[in-house]
Amino acid sequence: MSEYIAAHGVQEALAAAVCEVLRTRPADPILGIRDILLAMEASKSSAKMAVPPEEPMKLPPVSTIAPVIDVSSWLNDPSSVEAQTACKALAESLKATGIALLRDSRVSEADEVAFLDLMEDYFAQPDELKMADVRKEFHYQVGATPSMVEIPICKTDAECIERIEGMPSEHKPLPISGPDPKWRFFWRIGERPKEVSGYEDLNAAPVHPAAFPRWGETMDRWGHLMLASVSTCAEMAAVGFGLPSSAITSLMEHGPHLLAPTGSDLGKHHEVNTILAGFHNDLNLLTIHGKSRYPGLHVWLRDGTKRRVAIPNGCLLVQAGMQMERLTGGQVIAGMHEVVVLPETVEVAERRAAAGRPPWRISSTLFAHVASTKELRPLGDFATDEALRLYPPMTAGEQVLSVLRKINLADPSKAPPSY
Ligand SMILES: O=C(O)CCC(=O)C(=O)O
Ligand SMILES: [Fe+2]
Repeated sequence: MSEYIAAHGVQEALAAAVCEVLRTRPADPILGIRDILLAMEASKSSAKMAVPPEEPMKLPPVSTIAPVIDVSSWLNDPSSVEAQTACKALAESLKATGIALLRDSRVSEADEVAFLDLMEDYFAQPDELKMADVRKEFHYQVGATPSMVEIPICKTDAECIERIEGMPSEHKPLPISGPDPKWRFFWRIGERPKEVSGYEDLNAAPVHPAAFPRWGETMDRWGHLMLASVSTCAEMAAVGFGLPSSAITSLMEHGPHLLAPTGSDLGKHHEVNTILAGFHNDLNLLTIHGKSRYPGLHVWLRDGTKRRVAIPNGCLLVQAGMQMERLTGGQVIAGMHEVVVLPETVEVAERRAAAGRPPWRISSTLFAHVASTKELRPLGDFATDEALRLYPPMTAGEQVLSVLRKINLADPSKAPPSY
């Protein structure tokens, strides 16, 4: 900040920040001004810096570009000016960056701690025990996915490969060599559909790991908090887009929402620059993350710049997925991201191991989905001829299965002829 002020003078820096804050964050002006000044400093220094890809920690954090949206005004009184302004700021953030940072006082840190501890203990079990929880026949969409199964979409997708080739070197992801070393556990949050849908594979019965009698309670508690937060985000985004507040959440009812922690064994994968999850975007509607104990997640903004994720305390990170891109006809782009081992990731692993905890990096991730039988088509004013050409309507179930086939989770040989 001092660098910016030195270059431009206090008055110019403050005037620019105040204008921006009054436009986007009238509810929280002081924090807003701080964020804007930090963002100005970050964009100035990142323009000067040629960051080699092997030094990712020099990237500015994502909190310098996305405003923090407090959902309390919406929860207290959706019709208030404050709430409506927050909705607009949220929608703008999603359109401009594919990302939103939320502050939601309903989300409790103690519940996240219980969830992260449980998942560390789960993933630290011998592989043979975890293999009992794998449901390959359901495309791994419940239970565990072993390490080295999921292949990042950008390993094979021609469009994505071309996109990477066109990136300046300081924003390129680490080159994907093969499947991801991360494990994963999928735990469904919310009711499964009762009617026969044709998408039973995507809505299968849950898997309870044998050694954890209180599994469901801990997972449900954290999962429902995250789902509530991401549903509020979907309502506010809809309003900010000029749509009815339920335009997106009505599609989410009975959706296969998945609490989806990844687990990466830092005891094994501790070399800096190891890819834990290669460059990809998510196939669902919105992905919400609590704060992981370990750094390593990088996200790309719509303009192609790379940021490291440092979630401010008490906040949640939301990134748009492919279903949101379809519903908005590309006005919101499904955000790209990767997870890599950074020097700081190794330091955390060493500290956790010294404290007697399993050195596994857990992500606190929930994938919110559109229900499998619902149609994905550009909503409201997003439904231009061009958008409909680029995003032809299809059910969410078809869309999910088609991506699962590309990332080695569903068997491509069982695809219907049109895919
Ligand atoms: O591990 C993380 O932090 C995120 C992993 C991820 O991108 C995913 O699960 O799709
Ligand atoms: Fe992801």
